Amino acid sequence: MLERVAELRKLLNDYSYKYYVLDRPEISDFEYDSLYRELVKIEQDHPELVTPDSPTQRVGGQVLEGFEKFTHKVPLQSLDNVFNEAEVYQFCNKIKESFPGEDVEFVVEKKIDGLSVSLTYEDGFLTVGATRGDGMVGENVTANVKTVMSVPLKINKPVKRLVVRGEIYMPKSAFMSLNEEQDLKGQQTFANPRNAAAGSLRQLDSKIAAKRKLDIFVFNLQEISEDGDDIQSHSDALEYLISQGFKVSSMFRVCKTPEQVWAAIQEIGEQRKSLEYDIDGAVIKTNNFKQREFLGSTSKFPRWATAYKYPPEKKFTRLKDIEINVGRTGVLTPLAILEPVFLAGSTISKATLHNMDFIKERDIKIGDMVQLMKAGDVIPAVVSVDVSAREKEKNISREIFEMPSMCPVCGGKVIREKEEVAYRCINPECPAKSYRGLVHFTSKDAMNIDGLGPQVLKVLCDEGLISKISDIYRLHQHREKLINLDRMGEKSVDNLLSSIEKTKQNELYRLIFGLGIRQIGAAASKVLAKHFGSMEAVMEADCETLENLEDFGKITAESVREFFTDVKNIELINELRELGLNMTYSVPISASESGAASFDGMIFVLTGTLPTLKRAEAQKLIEDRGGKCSSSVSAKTNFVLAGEEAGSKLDKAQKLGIKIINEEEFKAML
Ligand code: 0OX
Repeated sequence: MLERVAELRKLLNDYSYKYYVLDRPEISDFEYDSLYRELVKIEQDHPELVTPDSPTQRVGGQVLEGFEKFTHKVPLQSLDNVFNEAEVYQFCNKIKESFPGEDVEFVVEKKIDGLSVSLTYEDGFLTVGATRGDGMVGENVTANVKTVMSVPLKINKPVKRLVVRGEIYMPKSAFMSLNEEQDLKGQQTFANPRNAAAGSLRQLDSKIAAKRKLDIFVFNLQEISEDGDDIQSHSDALEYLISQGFKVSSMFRVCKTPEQVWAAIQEIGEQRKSLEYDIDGAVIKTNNFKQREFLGSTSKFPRWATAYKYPPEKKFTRLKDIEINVGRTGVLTPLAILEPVFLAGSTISKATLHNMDFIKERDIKIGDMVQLMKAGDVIPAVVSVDVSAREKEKNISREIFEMPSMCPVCGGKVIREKEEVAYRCINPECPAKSYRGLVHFTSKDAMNIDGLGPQVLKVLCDEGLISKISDIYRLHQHREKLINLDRMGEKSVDNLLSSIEKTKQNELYRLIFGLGIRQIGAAASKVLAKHFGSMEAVMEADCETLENLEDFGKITAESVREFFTDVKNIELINELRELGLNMTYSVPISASESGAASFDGMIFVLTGTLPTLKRAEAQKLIEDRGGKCSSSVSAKTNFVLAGEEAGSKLDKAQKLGIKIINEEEFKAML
């Protein structure tokens, strides 16, 4: 029995490796499934025979409540960019000049457009899969990482500790079928494979992640406890990773000259479109580890590597119509309705035409062939028009577009102010304006209300449950009605109401930004909150004081004044105050300013339930003082803050002799 289990495990893992890593299937799905079922059956009858590298362990049983933070021992750095041939040569030559008389090699590889993760192997077994996060602290998403079939659960030649970095991505075909499926189920589709991969990796139920067909390319050796002496370069490391069973992108090139580097970049560029996954560039890395060490890093990026960004993909398609979008400030933006076209990872059927001047200057007409690009690689925009196509397509009519003189949403008057490019609906009651204003208010950078995205807002506006910002904080009065709405359900309504409630305590700048004052972005809102300390003081501020603030000018100052002299806005703020929203600035606790304890550089692990503090509160108290929270106990842990029902972490801390404290002791430390 024991032998058969080991044999099945080996067979199945070998077949998976051949199928998912080498892309050389050896048996049919049917044969694989029958072996898999045989293994499941034996393991069910003999749970003691289950090992962590059993293929049955890829999909976990329980649904998580949230992800724990994970501190990367070796940070996952990000890359600086270069954009053209000259900058590539400059980068290579600068590195060569740092080593006169020495050979310098570069490795050029694809830059996979996915999500960076670290994989930790202890004694050969995968123990943690974590997202990059900010490079220092990510999230422990082990259960989902295990569902990625090309991630080995056990490496071929076990070492005490091995940490590798890779990019998890969703192949284009998997992305297409996922979106089709989402569409059929009436669920939201993903904008591109990267978002789909991110959404999948953050599923709390690994059974869902398992269905998402994610894949990985491993490209970096982060840490190795032994055996590392023979690995002296990146190309050595990649060979080593291949030998350990990882999926490494086959197209890495070792180059000796900048010319070879540029040729490798172009070679990758030519393959880009036919690849089964998106790439967002090529990476150039100094090969030799000693040279890397000498070059070091700036405060942001390694000096020994950079990313080359390919020029954005552009495509022509037919402009079928032009619609008008009315924004938060009433600006009318022409929106191109297009013959759908696949561009840089997603199908585009709408794109911005910027403004009326843009259309006129380029002489764009409905019926024209227009060229598209993704601005900032996300928002599609029309960039040019193929006027010559008109000659060849005499049978297709062209139509000149005119800006309407009445708002297409409310019928209100549209004006174009002197010296302004924009046309504006001047009806203050225009529902399009209030809807956009609500979308802005609830958005991530403003009040960040979970579960109240544009779609839900649309439904709530259409149902008459919300028409202005303050209505959001009265939604709890309509709980029953909300529950009866299509696709809402009791649980999601309660979640929504509680996330709304939580945002009442948001920092003041979020509220200021959320109000949507013209010219006032998130940064300016922070300046206002910090300088004036309260909403009242901001409302009373005069133009002169405002103008003298950091990065403020006359126009910005006047815009703030104008906003706060409007009776409607004053009423809104009074309502929000009565509804209990935070209207004051709280100074972030930092050890230096407040005289509070400094936990600078200290690592805490929280475990069990604390008598009064919630986990997130304790974490904030630690992080505010410069400390870090980790999800696992190791020799580097300074304190384990333990509450009731603390489990294995407490045992491990005891074994390692790490100081264990309770909430009372923790508070005393504060
Ligand atoms: C990728 C990719 C990302 C290692 C040190 C600095 C950046 N997305 O494919 N990052 C890196 O390199 C890291 N390489 C890659 N291939």
